[in-house]
Amino acid sequence: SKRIKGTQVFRPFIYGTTATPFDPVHNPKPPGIPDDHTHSWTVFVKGIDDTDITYWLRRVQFKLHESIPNHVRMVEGEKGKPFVLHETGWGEFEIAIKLYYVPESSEKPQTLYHHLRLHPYGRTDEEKESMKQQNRGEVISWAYEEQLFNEPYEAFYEILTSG
Ligand code: SLL
Repeated sequence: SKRIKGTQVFRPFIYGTTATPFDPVHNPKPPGIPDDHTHSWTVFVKGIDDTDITYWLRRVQFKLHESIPNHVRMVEGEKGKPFVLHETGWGEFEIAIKLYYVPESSEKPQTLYHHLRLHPYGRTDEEKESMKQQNRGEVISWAYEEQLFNEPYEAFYEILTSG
């Protein structure tokens, strides 16, 4: 199979974390969660408006902090669903997000780094309190990214553009 010279294909996606403090009313702590855990949180990679991205992204490895049991997690793509992990904990850290592309792409895996945010920064106590009222104290840290496929192979170009 040949590469298509001079051609670049971009595919947008979103990745990041959403964290919510445990709270008896809005986010009760499930049984069995350790006492020192203060938040539930998720880390994800997904399409814009949840559009499918599994035609180019096959699996995602999330490398969490070593204090977390089984801290290296592989998530296989399911058509139309985000690549997502749900966790609980007490501290912030850097997450390594390794993207594995579909085999037709012949692309090597690539790693993104994302800081898990549990706490809102740079806000007054009043601002924090009003955020809590508005959205249960959710702290959203998302990034928009465009995946570049440079001079894709013909067969992969077909897959990328037939969606
Ligand atoms: C800190 N450098 O000290 C960071 C490390 C680690 C967070 C944060 C454990 C969760 C679990 C957890 O939240 N670790 O035991 O499942 O703030």
